[in-house]
Amino acid sequence: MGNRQAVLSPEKLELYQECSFFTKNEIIKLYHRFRALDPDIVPSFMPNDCVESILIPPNVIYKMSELQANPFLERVVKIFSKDGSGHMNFENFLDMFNVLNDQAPIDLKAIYAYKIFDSDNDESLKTNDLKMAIQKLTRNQLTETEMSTVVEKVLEESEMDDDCEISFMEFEHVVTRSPDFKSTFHLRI
Ligand SMILES: [Ca+2]
Ligand SMILES: [Ca+2]
Repeated sequence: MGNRQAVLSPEKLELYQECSFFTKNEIIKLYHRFRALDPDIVPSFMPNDCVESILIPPNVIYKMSELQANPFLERVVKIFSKDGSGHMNFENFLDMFNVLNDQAPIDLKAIYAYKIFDSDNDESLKTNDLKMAIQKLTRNQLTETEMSTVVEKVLEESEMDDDCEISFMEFEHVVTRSPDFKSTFHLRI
């Protein structure tokens, strides 16, 4: 590693490498990206006992160029933040990039995509969640009637047991067969 200054302890770096799809260099790069969000809050070297408590507020994360175009920006940040508030520590940040990374398997992406679409957090996708998702995807361009047609269509295509809600299994079945899913649910580092 030459004389480059460490940003994380060797144990943490090792651990993050084991628990993610990233190399140590990529993790260091992500740490620099995290620190750049607010160098006054994030130290140049992260002591082990501060990793969980040093938080970046959601409004700062929303401004990241990698995330800005994402219609589900707020949901994404909330889902990956530890307490659901949108405040992120470095581990949350790393997790977010890890799941959205190209190397992450599609079934892992599907788990998080389901949570992101489940806007009322009841672990089921019903009409209200689908409406919210479609509104975001279409940037509120649809009329009420068009919206209902799209919701019906989505249910029709995903539903297997006709209970008017999309279970995780039904969701996974659809998205893992969709050629667009993996490419739209990603974030480059
Ligand atoms: Ca729901
Ligand atoms: Ca169902």
